[in-house]
Amino acid sequence: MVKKFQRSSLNTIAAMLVGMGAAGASQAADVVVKIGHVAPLSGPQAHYGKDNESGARMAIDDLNAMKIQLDGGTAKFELVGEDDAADPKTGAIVAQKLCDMKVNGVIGHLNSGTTIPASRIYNDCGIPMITPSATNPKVTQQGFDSTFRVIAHDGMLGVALAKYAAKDLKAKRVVVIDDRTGYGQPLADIFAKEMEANGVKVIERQYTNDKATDFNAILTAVKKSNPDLVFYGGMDAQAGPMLRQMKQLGMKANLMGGDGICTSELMKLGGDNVGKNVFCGEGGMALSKMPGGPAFQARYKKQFNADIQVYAPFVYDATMTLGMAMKEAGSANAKKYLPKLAAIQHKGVIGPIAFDNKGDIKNGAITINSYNPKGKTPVATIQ
Ligand code: ABU
Repeated sequence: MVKKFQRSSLNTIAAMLVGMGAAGASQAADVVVKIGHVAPLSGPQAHYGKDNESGARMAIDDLNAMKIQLDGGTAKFELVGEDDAADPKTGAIVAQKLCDMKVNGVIGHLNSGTTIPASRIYNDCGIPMITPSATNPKVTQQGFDSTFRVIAHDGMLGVALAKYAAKDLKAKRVVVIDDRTGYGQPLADIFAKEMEANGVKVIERQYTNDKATDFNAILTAVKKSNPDLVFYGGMDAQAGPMLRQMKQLGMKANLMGGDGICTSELMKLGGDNVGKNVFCGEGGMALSKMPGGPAFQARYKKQFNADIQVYAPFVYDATMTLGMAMKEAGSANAKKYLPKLAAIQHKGVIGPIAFDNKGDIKNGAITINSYNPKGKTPVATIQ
């Protein structure tokens, strides 16, 4: 009798446990949260895009490991990676595609020229976006509540670079070249204006584009002006060959640029003319001085067997920030989490992340780097 009673009781308990398990499973059903990520994954800027997407993937892994409870289930974050080829028209098409897919948030775009038109599309369809790298000041000056940026903009960067060029490098004869994009041209304008404010005349302006690789005609003209500093507003795909061709033409001038040239790839693209003659400014602290920088760098290297280009930690933090805003709201519904995102206080790899009333990161630092044979090395920090 005793044995029978025990078996029967055990059967009952087992049945109850199965029932509870089923109920538990339904409570913890996955809630899919789609995070769009947009960057150039093809063309001459594909290495930046790959770097950015890798940063986003690391954050998606970490967010999934946190088993965040949203909208009545466990969040399953999915990355929707898109290629805009750094082209504004493609960027707009991709933005509309992500709107049609009803993604829950977007990280990107990488370029200012794509981010500005895309941000209007996301705002119109109610999708919050955080750019980790588009630094044209206009990105956050359009009055969109849904647009955020986790990196210092070129209003700060261009001024800091000009001050460094005038006061530390004591540049006297400055030529400015830009790529006529939504990034390079305004950065060059800000830099040139600030140089003049510091009493240094810009003796020549020249223009190229973000597909060019032959700068011999421009540089031959520039060489006649005998500059001690060439400022380039654009990306490393142009700055690299420009540096090689400056050397071939026997030009001794330093080359300076913004975060667009501040990559590890510049060492390959510019060959042996990348050294202490090159200066670049980037938003944020140097990787080695970011609170989570060294650990992030080691993890990135192990996971992707590659060096960080420039923005991967910013992309990681932008993605985590979006996830944390959703967690605080308990929802991936943009209407519910947007107020939490606007008020977020997140301890990121790059440092504390909070946004001002335009959506720009508060207290964004700036680092000016030069290069040595091991890579990029900081020469000044402005906080
Ligand atoms: N911030 C430099 C590269 C991206 C962009 O602003 O176009």
